[in-house]
Amino acid sequence: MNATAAVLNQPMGPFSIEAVDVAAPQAGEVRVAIKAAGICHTDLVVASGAMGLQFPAILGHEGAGIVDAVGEGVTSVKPGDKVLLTFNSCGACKPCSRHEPAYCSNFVPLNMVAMRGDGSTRVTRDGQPVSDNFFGQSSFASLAIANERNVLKVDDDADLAVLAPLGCGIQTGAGGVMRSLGAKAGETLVVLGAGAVGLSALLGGKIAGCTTIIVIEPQEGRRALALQLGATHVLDGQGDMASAVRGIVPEGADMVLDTSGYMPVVEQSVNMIANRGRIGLLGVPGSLDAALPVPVVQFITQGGTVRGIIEGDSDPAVFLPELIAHHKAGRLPIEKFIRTYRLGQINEAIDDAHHGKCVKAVLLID
Ligand code: CXF
Ligand code: ZN
Repeated sequence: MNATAAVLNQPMGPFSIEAVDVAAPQAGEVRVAIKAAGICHTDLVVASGAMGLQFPAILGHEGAGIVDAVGEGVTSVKPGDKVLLTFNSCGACKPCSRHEPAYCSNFVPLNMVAMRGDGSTRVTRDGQPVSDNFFGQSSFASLAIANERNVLKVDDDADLAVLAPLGCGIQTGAGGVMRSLGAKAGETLVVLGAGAVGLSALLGGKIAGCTTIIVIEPQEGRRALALQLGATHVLDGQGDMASAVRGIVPEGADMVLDTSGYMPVVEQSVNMIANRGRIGLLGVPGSLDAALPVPVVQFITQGGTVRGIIEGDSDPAVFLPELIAHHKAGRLPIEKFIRTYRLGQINEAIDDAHHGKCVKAVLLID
């Protein structure tokens, strides 16, 4: 079926709006008429070609839309249903059977390479294959092929332009605090970075009842936004941040969540935590060699924990409905940091994100 997609023809783009053909869904697959798709930093990392993306390709992994057709065996959604798309998982490995699909043994092939195991694509342009299946969706397009496991039916009145980014960025930040770090009422939290993931982490901390939430962020506008969303303190990331944190919470913080991947500040996190403090790492540093030096004796004495986090430990079938309920109740006002663009403005949206002119860009598609 004919569709319009933002096709990436070479590393770094630009994305070009082109006519493509999207095949019928096969067994277990769901074809979705995409109405909105958030842009996540990972789209841009993969667009650089650094992960071996085969061009031409369609990216996008925060899609939301209306089911257009379902393949054989699909029972949980039907044509006409509104759905959110999220990351893919195999459903058969040990982590999946423990309801930890973010740590699926097949996470990388199923999400990061825009290629199915058998090398097939469901999208063509002038009869030639276009790489799709990025995060089991490739949703920078008016039609995308997802899988029953990575679509979630939502209410008919759901605002897809607001909810689309729940599928990656928002669940990563909120889940990083609520699930991965297990935030409890009365605890203290430091969030490094106030992009969409960091602000979602701050909102997750508020939902969990954290009493002190310190956000460290160099951009003034984002610090102001963090305060508006409920941060109790903001710091600009200059100088000795561990001392600044201890100036606010003298015993150190119960939790530090890094969403920035900016190592000069991440390295200070071991000096920010209190005894039994937990550090969560989910911001991907620019270099594969980035390392966190841990002063072992100090860390033993503190009983500290450091852990890596993907997708906020989300089990999307459970956590996305929870987040939607928080949004409905006004506890997750993510619309305050979403800016919408038309699909044809994708390059402008990316440029705006790079220049700090928007926090979370969401593309509207018709
Ligand atoms: C990614 C971040 C890098 C590791 C895989 C998951 N998250 C989504 O964008
Ligand atoms: Zn993402």
